[in-house]
Amino acid sequence: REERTWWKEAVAYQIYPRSFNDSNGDGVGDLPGITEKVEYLDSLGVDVVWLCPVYDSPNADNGYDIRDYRAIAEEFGTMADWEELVGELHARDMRLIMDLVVNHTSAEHEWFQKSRRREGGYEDYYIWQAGERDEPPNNWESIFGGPAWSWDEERDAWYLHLFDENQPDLNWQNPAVRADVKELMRWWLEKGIDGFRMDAINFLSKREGLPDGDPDRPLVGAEHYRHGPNLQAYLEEVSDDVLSEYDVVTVGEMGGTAVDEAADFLSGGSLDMVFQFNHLTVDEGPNGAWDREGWGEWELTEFKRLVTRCQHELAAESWDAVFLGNHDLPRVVSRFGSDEYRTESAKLLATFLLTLRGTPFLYQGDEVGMTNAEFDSLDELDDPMTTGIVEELLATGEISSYEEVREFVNYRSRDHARTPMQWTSSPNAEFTDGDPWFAVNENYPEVNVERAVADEASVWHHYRRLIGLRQDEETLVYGDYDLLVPDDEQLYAYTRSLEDETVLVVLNWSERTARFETNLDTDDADVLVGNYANVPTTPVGREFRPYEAVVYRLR
Ligand code: TEU
Ligand code: CA
Repeated sequence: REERTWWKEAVAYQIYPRSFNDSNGDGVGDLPGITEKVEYLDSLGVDVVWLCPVYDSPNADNGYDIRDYRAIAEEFGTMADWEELVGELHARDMRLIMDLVVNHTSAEHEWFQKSRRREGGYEDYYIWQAGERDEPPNNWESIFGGPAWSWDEERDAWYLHLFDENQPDLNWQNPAVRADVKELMRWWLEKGIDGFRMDAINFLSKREGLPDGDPDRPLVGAEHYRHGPNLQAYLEEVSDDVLSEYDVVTVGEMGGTAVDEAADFLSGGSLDMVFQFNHLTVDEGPNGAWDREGWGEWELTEFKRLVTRCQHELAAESWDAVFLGNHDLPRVVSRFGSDEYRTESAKLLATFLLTLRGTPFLYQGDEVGMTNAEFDSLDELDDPMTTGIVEELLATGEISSYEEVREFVNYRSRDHARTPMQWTSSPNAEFTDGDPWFAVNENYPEVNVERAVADEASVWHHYRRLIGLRQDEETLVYGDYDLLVPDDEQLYAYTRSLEDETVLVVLNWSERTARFETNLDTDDADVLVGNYANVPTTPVGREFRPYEAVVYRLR
């Protein structure tokens, strides 16, 4: 029997603090605002909260540019506020995972300030290259658009930044950097946190000599720093020297990582789970998430193949995180559901997320079926990735106006996930009493927590039931996953089985009815959860209605 742990049995909820709940009317979500909602989270049934960065930051990338790892950003509150939040969570048997952003720091971090002045001991904290100011050291591109190198006037040298120019990459080859990172991890662990979500963790190790990348690949240079030569060694060091002393969980974010690569980290034990995005490539163009050609269309059969591979090669072998959205992605209902069947499809997505093998991570607002917003001009956007990429296209003349990419941006932008949480139908959805830092989606009078909680048939109650079901049914946590009807273009069906119990999940992922045919013996089934009224107890041979999603127990 496999090892049972709290984090395999948990349901996690991701909070983007800036957009969650503002307690003091300055328009920015904050820690006391989250504490006010702990009871809400408990009533939904979640066990773990993953908090996106709340550290001191000049906010070039909404907190993913950290200036001081041991301080709370002023607009989010104080360390005492943070302690109160952890206390409230722990008092309700919930746990807290903090975001660990150590591929890079803010350019305002004191390490970078010292490094650019070549102060003793800090010279090699970042990836510096001498040279001519009109010729970057290599052709690598930043993930946020433009070259991955910027010239620093003070040091008269180039520095590497895989993300924004205000996010210089730390030099993990330097043992002093690793020692400092381990120390700050220990500092937070000693404060009683329950784990880390490790940001962009697959980018830590850059290939010796920093060679040019293949200019024909989508993200030029990535083959030299994604899963670089020392990555496994660095993660093992962190795990052996620090994490192994605590009962905590790690989730490594690994964008662009293949299934077999992810498997090495999981089976080797240097990470407990990964966020890898293979299944989310299904609606992308051939050149990745920001490919402006060929996006939007996707086939259910392909999606099933991608998910099933992760279920077998990651979740079944070791463990995995299961997710469909986060703060970098479009809203799940808009992306994988249907506007016409918003409620049904949001419930189908909930059913899917909570019945796979692996720890489910739901993103704030998904529990009420929040959708993408509309961004009609460049000024309405905030995310530095979206604006960086659009501005670069304008600068190079590839497009002549925002209008040419408007539709694509409205499909893809990271901003969709960052519109404020919709609490009630009062002004600004009661996210704030002031002016929200970012516009609230105009559908808030219809889509909000207050309405959803009051309505037994809402998406919210569906999430709550499924979370409860997962906590009661060991089979949904530890059971094997087996795909049924792989070639069916409308139905996604699978079983989860443990010892002599089998749970069957049937999802009609389409707007047309679909008949479910299989040779499973299902005559004697119980309906555990469904998103339509009057669900027949025998699934085989029956027509599933549009976006109908049912969980059965077979006997
Ligand atoms: O994201 C890392 C990352 O690779 C993403 O930018 C990814 O490529 C993109 O979102 C795909 O749509 C993490 C954080 O999640 C993100 O918010 C930060 O901006 C980034 O790291 C830098 O810290
Ligand atoms: Ca505030």
